[in-house]
Amino acid sequence: AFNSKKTYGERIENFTNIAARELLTLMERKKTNLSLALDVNTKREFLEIADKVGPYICLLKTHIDILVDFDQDFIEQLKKLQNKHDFMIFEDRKFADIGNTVKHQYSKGIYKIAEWANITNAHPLPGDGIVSGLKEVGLPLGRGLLLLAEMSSKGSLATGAYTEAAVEMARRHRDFVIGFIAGRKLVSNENEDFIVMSPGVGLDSSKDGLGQQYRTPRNVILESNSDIIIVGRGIYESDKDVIEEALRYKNAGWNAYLERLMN
Ligand code: S5P
Repeated sequence: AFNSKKTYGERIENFTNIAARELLTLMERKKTNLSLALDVNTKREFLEIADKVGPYICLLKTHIDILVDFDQDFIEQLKKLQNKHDFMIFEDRKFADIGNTVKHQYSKGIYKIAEWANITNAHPLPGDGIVSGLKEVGLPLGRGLLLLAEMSSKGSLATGAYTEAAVEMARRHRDFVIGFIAGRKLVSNENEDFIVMSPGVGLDSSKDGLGQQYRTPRNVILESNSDIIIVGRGIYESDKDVIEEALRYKNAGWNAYLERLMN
């Protein structure tokens, strides 16, 4: 069967990458394809929400550089929550420089992303060197990379031939590139598999004031055959309880997946 018709568990064998295998295993175990994009600015807010929503997500997506009070203690606390709630960590760093530079940005500086993020992402814009540079650091640590093949924002230039080239680049680095940030499944070949994660998911609004465009979990998972919904403000900025909102997205995402398997 095509990979969109296979369960997350059945797809584990399609990957050699440790992070990809661990993620699919975790999704099957926790029955969730929800990733929380926790874009808040203080340690306290971040850790409080992550502790509440942790049980319902497979992946916690960070923008580590937006924390105003980042310190090493934050990483310790984050790792504790990761163990407590059994989720993986995706630093949404969107690397976009030459191989040598991204190698330093990934492993050094104050954030030392490679030490704690299971998954990170990169723009394919600079060419294969960006993947090779990140791979030198990440692969020995069991990390995985996503390429930004499409973006959810209005007017995105990542379309058509650019998106195709991103897929080709991923194919040349199957050991390290585990999938894409995209709005839909990009490869429909049962012999190759990539994990697709889609941002721009919301149940209550269709856009923000800065170009973001939202689609529903059902649209993304069932109609576009994506694998993971990335939800930010829909969960943590709601007037309702964050746990209630997380559950609402978790159920919407998982039900759309079950429906896809049955269709
Ligand atoms: O194309 C993209 C790629 C990403 S990774 N569009 C996005 O919105 N993102 C990220 O997803 C973005 O940086 C943010 O962290 C999250 C969407 O957040 P929301 O609050 O709009 O759900």
